[in-house]
Amino acid sequence: MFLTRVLVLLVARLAVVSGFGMVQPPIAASMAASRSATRGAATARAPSAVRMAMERTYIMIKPDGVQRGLVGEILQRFEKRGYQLKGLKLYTASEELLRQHYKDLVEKKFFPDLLSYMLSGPVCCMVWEGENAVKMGRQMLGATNPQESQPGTIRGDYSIVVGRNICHGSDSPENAEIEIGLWFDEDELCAWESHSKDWVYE
Ligand code: DAT
Ligand code: MG
Repeated sequence: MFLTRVLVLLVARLAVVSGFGMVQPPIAASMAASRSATRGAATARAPSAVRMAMERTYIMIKPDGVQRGLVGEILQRFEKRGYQLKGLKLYTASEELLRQHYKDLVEKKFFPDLLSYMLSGPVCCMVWEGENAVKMGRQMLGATNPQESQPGTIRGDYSIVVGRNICHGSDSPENAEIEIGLWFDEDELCAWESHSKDWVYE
């Protein structure tokens, strides 16, 4: 009886040492390797040199957009596209700030009307970050004159005349940084990592 128990234990020990039931068969091992390679490929990033730089843009919903209840709609378009919100506030602009923001237009005939329109109520200031955010932001806004804006753009869907064209978007990465500095204090911007980054970018 004792000898039988010793024999059984020895056989069991041998099975463990030889790997029986423990080591994956070659096919299972190669399947696991291929699963892990696939996972690796799904999350692998292209070298940073071939990726476009992350960029910030300043998007502002003008007083007509705020009055007409379009804040949520416009926010949602940028959110759904995959851009990341870095700053957001409702703000009543001063004439001085608007003169700086529109410094290239102060001599234009339409500037007094632009000024009183922009002073007529709060604006919604936003900073959005992502690949090519300045150019894509302008595309999403549509042409300056809403009658030249494509349907599907914000201006093309919600406005008719240039003096009530709902939104502003920076026209270059350099101007975006200047405008962000004009409209936001540094501590009003949030540094945060979006959990969907790996699902927006490859
Ligand atoms: P955008 O807002 O597309 O960058 P812009 O910088 O040339 O266009 O002009 C700023 C704003 O000034 C624009 O959104 C509306 C107003 N504006 C521009 N051109 C105008 C015009 N010809 N008549 C009346 N308002 C005008
Ligand atoms: Mg402009």
